[in-house]
Amino acid sequence: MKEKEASTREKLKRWSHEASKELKEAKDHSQLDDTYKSYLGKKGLLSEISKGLKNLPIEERRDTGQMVGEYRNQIESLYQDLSARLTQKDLEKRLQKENYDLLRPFSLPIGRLHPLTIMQREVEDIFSTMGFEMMDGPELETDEYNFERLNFSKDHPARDMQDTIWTEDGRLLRTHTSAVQVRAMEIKKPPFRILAHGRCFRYEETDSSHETTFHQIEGMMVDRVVSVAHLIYVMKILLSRIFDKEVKVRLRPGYFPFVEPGFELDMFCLLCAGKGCSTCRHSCWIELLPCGLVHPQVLRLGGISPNEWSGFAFGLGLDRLVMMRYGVEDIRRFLSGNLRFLNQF
Ligand code: FA5
Repeated sequence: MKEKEASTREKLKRWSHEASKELKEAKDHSQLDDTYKSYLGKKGLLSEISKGLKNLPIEERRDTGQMVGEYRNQIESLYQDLSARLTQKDLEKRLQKENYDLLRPFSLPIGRLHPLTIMQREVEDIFSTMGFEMMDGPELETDEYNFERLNFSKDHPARDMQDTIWTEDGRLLRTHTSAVQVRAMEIKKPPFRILAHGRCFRYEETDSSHETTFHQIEGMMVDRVVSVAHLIYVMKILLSRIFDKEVKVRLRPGYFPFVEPGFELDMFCLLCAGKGCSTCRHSCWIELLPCGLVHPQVLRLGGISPNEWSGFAFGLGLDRLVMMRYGVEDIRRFLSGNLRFLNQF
């Protein structure tokens, strides 16, 4: 047995010597890996030696086993070392061949924000200084959130005001961000102020001020005594900050089942300044911002007592606001993907 043990140890020493030598002689990764496998792989020489350990007497098995482990670690770390060196050499060779100058200055075209995003963030900043909290809602909505709980019963004629795109499972692409009002009432206790922005979708014929996909910013404030005066004040702050000057606005009565009273806030068209253009449909006013006081029934459906609480809400057409600010004459440019247009902002 002693002889057998001695010959196993001899074998191990020889093995380790040969393995180191061959690994060091490897010229590339493939030679290195092949050598590694032939010694340390599953069917390699070391595995064979390890299998033979069980034939040694128990008291010698431990020492020889330990020796196997040590050699394995030595060869393993030599392999890792050589492999890293080869990688470095390969890289140096490639860099020489490709003539890389890592210090050569280069310029990448700088990306920029979409004008809608610029405006959205600006509006959000203005409202957050007035204590409004940002909220989000899904673009694929249910009839309940988009219509029913906003006081549009199933056969309400006002549903026809918004040409809806339905999905086969009975849901819809939200026609307005007002659906987020319902979600806000569901999760917030009054008093609260929220702002939500996002895409809306309508099955509409497009023209210079109408798109099938457009953007709205919804605002809602619920507190003890909220009046039209609060609403007008907030709207004026918004427009004067956005346009940095006094902007002419007018309020017309407007009908939406979820506000009472409801208004249309129009803005004097800055594109034609009173001359008449296709964007304002030659009326010199741009319909920008419908708003009103939250209908008591909507509060009730949202679990809020209208005897205790009141509120205002508005739905700002973001695309049209951007058109007025930058003098964009056609809303369809925003989603056109035309870089010459987008690079101007
Ligand atoms: C609404 O969508 C209501 N949810 C707004 C509201 C909110 C009223 C809260 C009261 C209280 P309206 O359908 O008018 O209302 O759309 C609101 C704004 O979205 C419009 O003034 C307009 O600026 C913009 N808008 C509507 N349809 C389009 C369209 N097809 N393309 C571009 N902008 C549009």
